[in-house]
Amino acid sequence: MFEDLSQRFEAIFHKLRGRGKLTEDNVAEAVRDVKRALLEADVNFRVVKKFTATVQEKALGSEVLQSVTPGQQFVKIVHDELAQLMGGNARPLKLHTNRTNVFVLAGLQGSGKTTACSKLALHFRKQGHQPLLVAADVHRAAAIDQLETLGKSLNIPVYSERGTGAVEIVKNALVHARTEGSSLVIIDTAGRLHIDTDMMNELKEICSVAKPDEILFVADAMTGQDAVNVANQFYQEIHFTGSILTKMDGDARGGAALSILDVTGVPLQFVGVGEKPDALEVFHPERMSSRILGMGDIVSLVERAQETFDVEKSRKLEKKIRKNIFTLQDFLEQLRQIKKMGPIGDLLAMIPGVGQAVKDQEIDNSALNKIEAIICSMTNGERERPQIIDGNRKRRIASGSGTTVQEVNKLLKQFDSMKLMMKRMNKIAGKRGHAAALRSLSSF
Ligand SMILES: Nc1nc2c(ncn2[C@@H]2O[C@H](COP(=O)(O)OP(=O)(O)O)[C@@H](O)[C@H]2O)c(=O)[nH]1
Ligand SMILES: [Mg+2]
Repeated sequence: MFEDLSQRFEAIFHKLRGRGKLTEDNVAEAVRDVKRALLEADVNFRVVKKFTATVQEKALGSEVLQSVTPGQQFVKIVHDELAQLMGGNARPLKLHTNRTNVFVLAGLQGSGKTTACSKLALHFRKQGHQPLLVAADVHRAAAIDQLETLGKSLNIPVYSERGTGAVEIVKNALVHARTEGSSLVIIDTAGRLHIDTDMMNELKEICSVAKPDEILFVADAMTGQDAVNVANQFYQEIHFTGSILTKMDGDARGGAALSILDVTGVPLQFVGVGEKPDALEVFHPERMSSRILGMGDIVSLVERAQETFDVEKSRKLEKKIRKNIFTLQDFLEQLRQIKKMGPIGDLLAMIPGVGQAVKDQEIDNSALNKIEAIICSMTNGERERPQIIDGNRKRRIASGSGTTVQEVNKLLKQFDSMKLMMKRMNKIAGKRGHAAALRSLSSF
């Protein structure tokens, strides 16, 4: 699902990651790339236009956090907008517990309605409901057989009649549901290859009789842009309340998913990801957005950084860096800030691109722990003025921290070169350099 789009975004973010700062130029370039990626993924061009305009505006107006790179900030903006585009905080369907729920499924022929009916029945039965499937597609005899077969294989009751009109069947089915104590009635309806008036009229009649809690529009993701047009027409006729996008397991580029909501204003509730009855996923805009952007979860990373990064402390630190009086004690505090953000493996996995690389690898905090232990074994004087640490002191620190003299040496050397780098940055870049120095510190 959305693999192509994921790859495109990955490349865009990779480009930005190397930049020190978001500028009008590199934002404009990234936004252009985003636009291209979305269009190629089959997202409706009006939707793309609106989307990229918002992203651009937010990227240029945003306060870039000191603790995260601007590239990540951009990713977060794209992520939030993408989630918004796909339904924002739309909640998954909830059923009433005190009465029978009624769903009507509608859509073109072959879109996956009948399959989706059985998937939904299975999905809600797992949550303790007693579903009843209703075969109201009377225009093809095989349609009734299909639903009956599916019902039988899942052990879910199917209401059907042969030789009766669809509306009549629905009326009878509702009575049947009441006597059987079904808690969820799922009505399968007839589709056509193209929208026609007869189909719409029958559908409208079914809806007026069934008074459904949800009218779910079923769209085939493989039809791309067309799915959006069809959705729009259906919406004007029957005002469906949610949609199901099927065949997302195929090589559909998925743009339809990103557009249906925007065009109709109706949330996407479920995604079909296979022919089997359990191949149904509840659609979460937020999570889908993370998945598309190929980021474990950059949003929580930024949020966690926001939570734990002490602004006051970082301001003091910046002053020290500027005056070049940054000590091992400051370094230790910085290290602890980073550690507070969570296990280092988690952090890495949240960074786009890194996620895949470290997925199955064990990454622990031992490197950070070692550095912390070494600094903790130093006296305050040593932390302030590491140049006094001679051979004797090194041996003491090593044994105190359970490390070796080599490891103490390595840390001192790294610290030296870090200070040297900060000094250079101070000289070269003036104010801009401090932010860069802070960042390089975080990646030490
Ligand atoms: N790969 C895949 N195939 C699906 C999915 N949903 C439905 N199908 C297939 O699409 C075809 C049409 O489905 P059907 O439910 O009969 O569509 P209907 O005419 O709208 O009732 C069938 O061959 C289904 O097995 C899906 O999510 N993934
Ligand atoms: Mg069907």
